[in-house]
Amino acid sequence: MKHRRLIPVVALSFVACGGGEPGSGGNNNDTNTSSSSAMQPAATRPPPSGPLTIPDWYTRDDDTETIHLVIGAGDIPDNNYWNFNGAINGDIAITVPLGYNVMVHFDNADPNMAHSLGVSPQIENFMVPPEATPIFEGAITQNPGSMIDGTMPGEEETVEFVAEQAGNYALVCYIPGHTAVGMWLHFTVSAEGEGGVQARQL
Ligand SMILES: [Cu+2]
Repeated sequence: MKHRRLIPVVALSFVACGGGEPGSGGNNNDTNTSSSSAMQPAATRPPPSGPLTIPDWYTRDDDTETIHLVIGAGDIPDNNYWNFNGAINGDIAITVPLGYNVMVHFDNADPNMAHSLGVSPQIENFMVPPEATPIFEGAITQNPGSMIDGTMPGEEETVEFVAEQAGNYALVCYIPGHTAVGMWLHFTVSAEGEGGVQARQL
């Protein structure tokens, strides 16, 4: 489901600055990238290493075997707002236990641009817009490739799916051009029941 929200969910200190004029949304080569990782080539970057942590946007309920993820597009202006929880280019790896229900509470705080979210099979070339076919039934937002009817600025949407096959996948935005400039994260389903987040930067 999708609806407009009135109050931003995430209040990072960066948001209050609101300084820079974002680049033209119509030109994917014109984005104002402030992170050096945006300059990485298209090939998949390996996931960050290190111990799994539980940030405040990751909640695990073993009684109901449910993972809740709160993921925002454009919570901070980095990469022209085209980021997930402030991260791009696989700088975050999200791990969920095999067989768990996953509820992703997605909101778009980018003032300018539609975004979307879904879990796709592992992708080799992020320069090519990924097919809007999720690896798990239901693991994608509505109209994911549409700049006029995707998850629009100020909207939020919840997707729910079962992580029914272990493996390494990608959490991506399906708006054309967005994965090419880094709008993707790693997403892993763990057969060992592990859950949490690894991050190169947060
Ligand atoms: Cu996007």
